[in-house]
Amino acid sequence: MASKDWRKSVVYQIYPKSFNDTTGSGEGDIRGIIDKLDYFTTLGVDYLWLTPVYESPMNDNGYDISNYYEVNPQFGTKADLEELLEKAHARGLKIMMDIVINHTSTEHHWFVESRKSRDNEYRDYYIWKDGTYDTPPTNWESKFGGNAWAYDEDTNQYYLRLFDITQADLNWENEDMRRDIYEMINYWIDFGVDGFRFDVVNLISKGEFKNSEGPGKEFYTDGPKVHEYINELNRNTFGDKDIMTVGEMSSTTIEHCLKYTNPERNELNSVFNFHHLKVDYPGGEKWSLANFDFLELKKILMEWQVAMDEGGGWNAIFWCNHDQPRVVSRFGNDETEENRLLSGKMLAIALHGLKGTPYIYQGEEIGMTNPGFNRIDQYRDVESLNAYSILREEGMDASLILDILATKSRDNSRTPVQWDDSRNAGFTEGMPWIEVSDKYGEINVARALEDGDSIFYTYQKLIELRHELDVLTYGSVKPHLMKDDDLFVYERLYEGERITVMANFRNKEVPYPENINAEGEVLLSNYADRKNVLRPFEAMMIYGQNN
Ligand code: TEU
Repeated sequence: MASKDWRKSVVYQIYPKSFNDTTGSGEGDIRGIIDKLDYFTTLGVDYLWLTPVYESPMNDNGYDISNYYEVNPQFGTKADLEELLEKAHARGLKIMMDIVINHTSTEHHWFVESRKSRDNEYRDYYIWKDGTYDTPPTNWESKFGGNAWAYDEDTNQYYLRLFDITQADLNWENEDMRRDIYEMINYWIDFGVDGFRFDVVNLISKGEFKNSEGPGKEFYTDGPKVHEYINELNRNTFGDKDIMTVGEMSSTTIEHCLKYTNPERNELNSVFNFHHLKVDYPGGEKWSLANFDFLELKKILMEWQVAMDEGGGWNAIFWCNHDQPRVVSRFGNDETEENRLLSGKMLAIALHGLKGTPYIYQGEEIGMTNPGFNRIDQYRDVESLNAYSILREEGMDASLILDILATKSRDNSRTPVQWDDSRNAGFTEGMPWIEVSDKYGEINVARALEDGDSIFYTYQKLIELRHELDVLTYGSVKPHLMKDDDLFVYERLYEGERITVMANFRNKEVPYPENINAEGEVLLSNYADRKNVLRPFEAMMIYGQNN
């Protein structure tokens, strides 16, 4: 039997630390995922993407890998991972691993060696440059704040670290390093995994090391040899295998993403980009309070949809991940239970009609909200804690910073999955590593499963439709009403079939749009009936003919 077209797949993202704890440690683990496999079968997803579970000091929750070949004991053992794969496969579920190859932890043995002396055999696995004691090699900024170079006293040089000071950037110019990376990826292929998500993989090729007018992104984003390296990675590892790949692309362009995903170029299957999730960063500034710009959101989403479709590329489509606040609190409305349910379903319908591979982040399918933290000691994320101290130093009022973090912090999505209304939302018997949202009595999986009208069943239905309807997978994308302040409307067209998606993003009634072909069968909606207006957050997906 030919394997199903990967393009019809839906992926569920698991952040293991916050998923399900079976030991009472307060942190989730692999056995906790095994225990919930039936839940994924009920939801209907195809792939589970696990964020990094390798050995790591966990300064960036696993994106700082100290050993690519070992499982972090906090998550369990290799045997647990093997069992997860076996049991997932037995249910027809596939497993996608997260691979971080732009940097490693400074505790990785390559770096431990590398920093010993300038002539160490691993020296060149990382990017070391001269500076002076108080002047780093360039003025580039780390994505987590501060200068991007860390000074190392012992060898009197700086190493590049685009993220945390304990995440040293690998030197992709070094062939031995690349060979070791490919060997590691092949190890996981042999282990039996079915896919990879490559962390910030468009940053691996650094160009010139020069000062910048800005934070320095232009020197390493989609850098000069990035396509060459990714093609080489493909040919040496997953290229000829049934492995689904997605690259996380930081501040990228459509032009590059067409190249990354054009099947003829043998690079990757699909890409994440984040432009549509910066529509509440006024002037590009994340650490500020702002409503989202709806017209900009539509414009960016649709530009990418149309261009990637026409150019033969492939998007990953998503609202949420472990770095983003909860979408229902962000682009929806969580002020009342009714609005949360309506807007949660609306956002699901609006996204899952698009072309690409849909991703669901744990808890999104039950409409989990931002937890509303209001004290700095509730935060755990390195980026959030850095931002707090930098903004304080710059003189910003502490209460304003806390308000900003409450809408922007990555910890908004990292609070434990709310399984039921028992203590700690059923996540742990111990002390959770980060507070459980106090909304768990109302918002939890057990309740969502019991209520046939919950957000969960909207996601379940959308996944089913994705599997059934070719038009959702292959159909071209036709945007409508791009200047409309309230409605998000588009069609998908494929061989005589049509899907029309209409979504009202506002908490008010708006007139039913004119000149939109909405004939046909309503496949799914968040209201029980249809009216001649679109009610608050009303959304529907309609199936008809394309004529
Ligand atoms: O994130 C990549 C990235 O660019 C982040 O800086 C993102 O823009 C930021 O988190 C938004 O505030 C990936 C991982 O998803 C993230 O968790 C890691 O911290 C990062 O890479 C470093 O590995």
